[in-house]
Amino acid sequence: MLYRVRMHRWTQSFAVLITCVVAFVAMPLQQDAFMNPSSPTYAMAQMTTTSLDQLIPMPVSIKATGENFTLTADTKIVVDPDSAALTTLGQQLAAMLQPATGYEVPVTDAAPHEGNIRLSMMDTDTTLGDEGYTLTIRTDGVAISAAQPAGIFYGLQTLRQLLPAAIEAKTLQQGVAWDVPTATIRDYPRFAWRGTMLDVARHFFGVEDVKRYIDYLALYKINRLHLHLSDDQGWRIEIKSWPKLTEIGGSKEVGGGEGGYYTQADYAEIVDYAAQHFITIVPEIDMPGHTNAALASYAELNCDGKARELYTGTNVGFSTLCADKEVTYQFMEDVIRELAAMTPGAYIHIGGDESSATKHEDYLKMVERAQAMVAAQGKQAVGWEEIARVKLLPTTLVQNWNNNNLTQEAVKQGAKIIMSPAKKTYIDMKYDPSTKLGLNWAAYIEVLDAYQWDPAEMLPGVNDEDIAGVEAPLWSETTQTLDDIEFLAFPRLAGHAEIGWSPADGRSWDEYKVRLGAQAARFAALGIDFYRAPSVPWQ
Ligand code: IFG
Repeated sequence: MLYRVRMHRWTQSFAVLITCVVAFVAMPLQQDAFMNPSSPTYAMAQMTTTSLDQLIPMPVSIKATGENFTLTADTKIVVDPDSAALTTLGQQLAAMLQPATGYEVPVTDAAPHEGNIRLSMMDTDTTLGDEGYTLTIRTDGVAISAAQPAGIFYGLQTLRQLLPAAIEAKTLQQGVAWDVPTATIRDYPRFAWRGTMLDVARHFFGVEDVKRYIDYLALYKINRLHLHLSDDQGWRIEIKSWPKLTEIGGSKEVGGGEGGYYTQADYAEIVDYAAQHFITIVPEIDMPGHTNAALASYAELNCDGKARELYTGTNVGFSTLCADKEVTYQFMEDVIRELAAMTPGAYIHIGGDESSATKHEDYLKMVERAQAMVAAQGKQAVGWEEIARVKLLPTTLVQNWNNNNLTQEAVKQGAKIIMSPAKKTYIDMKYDPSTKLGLNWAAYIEVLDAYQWDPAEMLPGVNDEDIAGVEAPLWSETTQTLDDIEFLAFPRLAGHAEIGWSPADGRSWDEYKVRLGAQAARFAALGIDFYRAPSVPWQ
């Protein structure tokens, strides 16, 4: 039995003192909880002693045994016989290991456990759920066991973080001991929805940038990538029945640049790459507001029948679809149908935010019909909190961002909430006034601020059981390159990933910042252009 106590910073040292005294006295009784200093009672550390003290997200349970497994040129990856999923995961692991070690690690179903890495979906612990896993590291071999492939994938991300950071290098690393500390780890996520949103409408980001970003997200067990595909400044997804949406609507971006868009083949490539990393793509077509790109592409979509000019500024709240015209609903129907056909994930995001130019009854009419169209395609609708004004379907998810009353209204209707409070999770906010990139309308969000919150403690009446999970939106009014994304997203996104995955009890900035500081070498090896926040003891 592992005890977790909620500690406030100022009681931390006193509690640690008491814990040590109790530990000494209680030793014979509670061997597990106290004998293993890296058990995840978020034990305080000043420096990380092994990579077991560097893991983000923090696993549910770690029992360290103080020795090492060493990966060598003789190591094999052993999978259950006749398992295509495990063979694929084994090949992914081999591909991840090869560049830095130079080892061509074979994947086989016929080799002993000794000296090897075993991936198995048998005799599992059903309390682990669909994404949980056990990772057992002994001097003579490593074993990952799970009920589902996703659990094996997340066990592999933990194993990856236990290897020296040099494993992330794309070139041969000489003289590195590929040691992994021995331990038994049992782990599973707190929330099912652990996401981030990338706004590809204000500034467009191509397929290769999105795939690279997905590589980073997977390392921290993020499993949802919400793509904001349309807005006033750009329409970014090819809709074959409405070709001018991309021909015209996709031709510009904030600042007047040439914009761009995903063909349906591009989108399929992103969806497939995300699926290989156990990430579900959540496409958003924002409506009825934030629609100037569509209104500039098709005159008939405007109530006055006049096409709007393309817009390359950063104002919001000035555009709306026309509730009184049947063509509006044909447009919505065609877009949602084509989007659902190319989206294997269960969710279609219909936006609904900042519709200041839409009359209230028109908003209700258009959003209710959009929600029904999504359901007709067999998908779950997602919307920003403003959609709580309409009668929600029981399957609809509501995304909290800036209005707590609407979020509480959504919970009263029985909706599950994706928590994205702007003051905590908007990673397009500046770190502090000196940050060149980003905005500051919600807050300046230092790394410490982005970590010190809990989704179940933000709003009265919005508790653990009402929450689908967390998501950190990155709006791209001020970001133009992947480097810009990396600088705003890291290190804050690693903290949001932990808040979505790890146990709440005992979580504290003072403990987390040491683990985060140890990630610097990994960020660097991955080529992530992260912000070296002064509040973090970077190692
Ligand atoms: N709010 C707008 C976004 C974006 C954002 C920038 C939402 C739901 C401010 N809507 O956040 O379009 O402009 O921080």
